[in-house]
Amino acid sequence: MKNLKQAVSKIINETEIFDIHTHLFPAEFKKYHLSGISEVLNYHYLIAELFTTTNINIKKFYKLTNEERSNIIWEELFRKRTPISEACKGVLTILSELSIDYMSKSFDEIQSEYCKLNLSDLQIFKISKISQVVMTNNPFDKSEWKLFKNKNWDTNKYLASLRLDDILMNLEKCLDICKENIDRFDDEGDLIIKYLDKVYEESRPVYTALSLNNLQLKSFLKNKFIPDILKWLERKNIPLTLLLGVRRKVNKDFLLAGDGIDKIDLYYLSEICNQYPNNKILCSCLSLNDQHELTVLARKHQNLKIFGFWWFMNQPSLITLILNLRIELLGLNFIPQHSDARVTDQLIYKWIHFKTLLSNVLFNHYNNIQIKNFKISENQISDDVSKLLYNNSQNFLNLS
Ligand code: RAT
Ligand code: ZN
Repeated sequence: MKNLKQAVSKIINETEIFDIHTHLFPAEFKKYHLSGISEVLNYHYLIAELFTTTNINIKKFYKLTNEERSNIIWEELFRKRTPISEACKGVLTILSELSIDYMSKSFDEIQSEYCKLNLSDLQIFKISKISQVVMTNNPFDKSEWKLFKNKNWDTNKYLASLRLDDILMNLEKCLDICKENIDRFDDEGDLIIKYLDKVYEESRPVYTALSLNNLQLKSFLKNKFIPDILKWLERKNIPLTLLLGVRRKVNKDFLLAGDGIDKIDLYYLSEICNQYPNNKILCSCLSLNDQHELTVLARKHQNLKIFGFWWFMNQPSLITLILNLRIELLGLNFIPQHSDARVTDQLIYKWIHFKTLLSNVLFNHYNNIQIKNFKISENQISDDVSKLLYNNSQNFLNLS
């Protein structure tokens, strides 16, 4: 092939994406749907950067309106300082992709130009070549769950996933909610499963997810509800998604911006895969320390699939390193990325940044096999990229 580099990049940019983990909600669900430049600047990644870069009073900051906060973030991180972090660069990518000239402008000026574009969520999906996103849906949050009471939104574009962290963190609250919904049950385990059946029918989730710290991972198999939940997942034929290695509230004053990394032991993940061979497990780890072992485990368990570069792992230097490692150990048998977007507009930068890295990494691998006389065709590259950005997820979630 004449220009392999260009061909790889073109194919990556033209391939449809299935975004397997986001915190997005459809535009019709107004109370929870986030969009626009003010929300982009209010991202908790940028808030943490603001708090640790300046001496701003945290309590006072959180009392401000979103617009006032965005103003401060823009002034402090983008005008007084060079916006060089990954989270800051993300904002610059969005603005430059949308042809908004931001140099020497105030937040208000940028905001008014941005609003004129009047971008809808589906337009952003189109710009970013996203065909479907998976939401994060908490069946124990009554207000958020109202999403499924009135499905006036595109259920083919926004797929549901059940987030069950509350069962581990706030069991009493969960049991109360289950009891409000279920009249007849034998015991607490039966109650939870009957409630899961109910919310499954309402939302048709493509997986169930939990984020765990080390203690929760260690005690996971001993939790009295887990065997029934795993059996339920097996019956429904949907994976359990494990987001491993978060330590919540490292600094509780920072609120959502205050979570950090825990040291975890992936032996327990391997045990889950061994003890429940009929359950499919999707996994992403938060710390760089765990990536090598996680990748090796994905070679040892047929029921384990790695996905994405989660949160603190989503940094270009780490992505390049670990993406290479994953390809070296797994070929193309993993799901390379998810956006974790909370604001629809973030899809633009999260995917542009990732696709640039993927393109360089794949080019090097194709180049390497070409030197060994392997003839790679554009069709084959296209198939490979489709696997990575779309089909591997679809297949693992049983959607195709
Ligand atoms: O990446 C994030 O935005 C985090 O705040 C978390 O929401 C994390 O992605 C999670 O799903 O727990
Ligand atoms: Zn997330």
